[in-house]
Order: sequence, then C-alpha cells, then structure tokens
Amino acid sequence: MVQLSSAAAAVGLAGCSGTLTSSSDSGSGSTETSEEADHSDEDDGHDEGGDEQSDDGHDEGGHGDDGHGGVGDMTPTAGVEMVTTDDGGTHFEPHVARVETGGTVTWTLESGSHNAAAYHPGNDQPRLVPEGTEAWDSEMLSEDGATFEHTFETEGVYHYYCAPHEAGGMIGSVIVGEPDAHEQPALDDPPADKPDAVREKITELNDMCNEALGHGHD
Ligand SMILES: [Cu+2]
Repeated sequence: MVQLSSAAAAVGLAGCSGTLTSSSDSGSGSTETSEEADHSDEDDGHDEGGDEQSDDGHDEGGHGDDGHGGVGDMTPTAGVEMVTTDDGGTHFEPHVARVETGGTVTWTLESGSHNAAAYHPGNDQPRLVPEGTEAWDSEMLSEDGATFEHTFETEGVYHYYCAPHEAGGMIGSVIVGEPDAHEQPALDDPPADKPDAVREKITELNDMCNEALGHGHD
C-alpha cells in the first residue's frame, strides 16, 4: 500500500516536470547537445521565476519572490491547457488560473484525453468549491484543440480535477475575484479519504492560492 502511493506521488511529480525522452535509436550518439541548452538564459539573476516547478528551496531567504507559481492577475478571461507530455505526464497549465467575478475560463485540449470537473458533491466528490455553486464537468475531450468554458459568477476558490488522471496529480484551481481565504472550503485540509498523491497536490495548490490571496502565516 505504502509503496503504491509513493509511486503515484512520483508519477505526479514527473507529470509536472517533463523529463527528457530517450529517443536515440541507432546510438551514434555524439551530437546530444540540443536538448540540454535549456538553461542558457541568465538575465534573471538568481530568482528562479520560470514555469518549471522546484519544490526545494521554497522559502529560503525571505519572502521577496513575486510571480511564484505563475498565478496571474485578475482578468475577465483566462485560459488553461490540458496537457499530456511525451513521457506520459499529465497536468493543467497553469495550475492556478485567476479571473474576475463573472469571468470565464476556457480549457483547451493541448494533447492526450482529459476532462476538467469541479470537486463538487454533484460530481460525487467532496466540496472544494464555494457553497451555493453548481457542479460542472467538461466531459472527456479527446480531439486536440477542443475547448470547454465555464463562467464563474461566485467569488471564491475552485479546485477541479481530470477524472482519469486525478491520482497522478492532474488537479488545478481557479481563483475568482478576491475571496476571503478563511471562508473557502477548497483551502481547508485536503480530504482525508483521498490518496496521498492527491492530498499532496491539493496542498500545493492551497499554498499557491493562499499566497496569491495574500494569506500567509500570521
Ligand atoms: Cu487528464
């Protein structure tokens, strides 16, 4: 049991970091430089603000990092891509989207087959969305470029998942408006009956949402 869940956690991490594929077939291999040249931009100083996740060094040296986690400003609309990477990892990008109250989020199938469904009792899930809102589910999208949109009339934090890939950590969040972090069901402790990999992912999303809402420690 324990081994199973830690393996699932590893899959979840791999899904977000996109490891290189090993596609050398005939092995004359002396020209393997192209894919490694990824780290060449240095104008950023030492603040790793890219969109690659690094879980370590999270809090070192103060709280001065902005742009952490890529939570954007509030806008009337936002887009989220549903992605399967070459190595089989799956994720929503960005993990946390943000719109104004009454704003619309559009999910686009970039690759693979995915859905996006609210953590809502109406979807047979614990409630990780505001009280009084409706359940929504894109149903499975399997054609590249297919889209689903939902308009969010109620301020709050909404966690959602991809049904076939939830256990691998394909979970995302939408922040609508400027809600009080203390009043969000989504930001409570992750549901106890979920697998560790899911709980860890939700905790990660909660950290990003709390930070975006200026709700640190106090
Ligand atoms: Cu999926």
